[in-house]
Amino acid sequence: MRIAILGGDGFVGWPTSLHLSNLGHEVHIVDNLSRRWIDTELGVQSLTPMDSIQERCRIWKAETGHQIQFHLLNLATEYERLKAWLAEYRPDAVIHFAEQRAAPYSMKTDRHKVYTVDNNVSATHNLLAALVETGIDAHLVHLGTMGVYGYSSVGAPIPEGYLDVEIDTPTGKKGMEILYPTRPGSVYHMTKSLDQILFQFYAQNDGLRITDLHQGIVWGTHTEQTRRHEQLINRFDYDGDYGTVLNRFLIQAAIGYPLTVHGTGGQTRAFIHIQDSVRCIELALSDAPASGERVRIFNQMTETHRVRDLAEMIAGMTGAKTVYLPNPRKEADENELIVKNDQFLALGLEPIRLQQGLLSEVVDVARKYAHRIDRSRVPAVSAWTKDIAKRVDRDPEGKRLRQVS
Ligand code: USQ
Repeated sequence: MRIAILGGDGFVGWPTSLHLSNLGHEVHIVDNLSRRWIDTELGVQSLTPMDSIQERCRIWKAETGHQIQFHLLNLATEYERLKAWLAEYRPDAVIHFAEQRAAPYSMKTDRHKVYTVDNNVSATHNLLAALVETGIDAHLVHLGTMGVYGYSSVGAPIPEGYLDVEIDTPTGKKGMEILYPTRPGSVYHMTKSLDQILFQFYAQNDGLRITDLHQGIVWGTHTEQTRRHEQLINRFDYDGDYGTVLNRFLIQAAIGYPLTVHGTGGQTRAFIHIQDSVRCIELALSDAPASGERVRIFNQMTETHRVRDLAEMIAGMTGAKTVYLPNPRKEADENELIVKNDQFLALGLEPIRLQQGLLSEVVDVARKYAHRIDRSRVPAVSAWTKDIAKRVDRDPEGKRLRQVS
């Protein structure tokens, strides 16, 4: 297949590009390199040293003989160029990762809120409109988030995207299937909730073939393909904005920094290893919906864990200390989470579970590159409201936190 990977330079996009190229697909990365610009804005860098995207593609070709082409394009602001690109390359499938993906970044200031909404919603809508206009019948696979469901305990398993409900009508009860009600916990998660409505409309109105993957928190850094050469290494975020909880705990353990549990640590979240994440994209591609079908939604996660249990496990494994910090986010202190993921299991996913070997691998990567870590960028300083900001002004080592605006 000819596959366009929008956002192919990012944390999930890059290993997906390698995985699909390795399977023999013709891969085109389309990216505006915004994630690299955000590193510059925030004054942080990936724990792992990353080469330019062009250099990464050159090494991949030298290593495997497979070519990945890179195209510099901003989906959200260059609509006419996007249309021309699609008309020229006519992909069989489009994988859409090209969105600002950090909740804390999206909540930093009003400017970051506006950027996240403008970028994410325009990127998605431009893509949908351009597919219709060019008449390209590509399967669109979008990386969404488990966070669209929200994290209040409902006491029942979260289904894969849709909910069967019964409504009262003058002639009696009527059954209906609706999109599971969204309850986003950040501006970032809100943009992925808006994406769902855009997909629903374009599938119904124009017959676009769309799969939306509701992914949990990704952990780990290497995949089979990124391990092949030092310069194919994946990015690894550890800072308070882009670092995600399990990877953060692992690097904190590696550098002797206390594990930063927000609030009581009673938050339960869904997780998936990066290797499974790329495998799920492959599986989703193999099972495209037909035109006229409703949007296909998969829950892309393999297990759930409570934040404080993860901290306890990593402390037990490494001897790290744990600190319970005032929570910078507005979220439930404690929640239960049961999630259905039957569709990927039926397609053949064999989940990689949290296991000592893979956890230790991340700690080893962090130790290897520990000299690249700026400890002052570890605390999460982005507060969800101005009131919360007043309560979270110290880091675990007692220093006053600096807000970046
Ligand atoms: N947390 C801590 N300590 C930390 C960092 C986070 O206790 O040092 C807590 C947070 O308060 C939150 C939970 O861990 O309760 C998860 O936070 P996170 O930063 O790991 O994940 P999140 O902000 O939800 O976002 C990440 C990705 C996002 C993806 C989402 C999947 O950045 O792109 O969509 O995970 S999900 O969480 O299932 O919505």
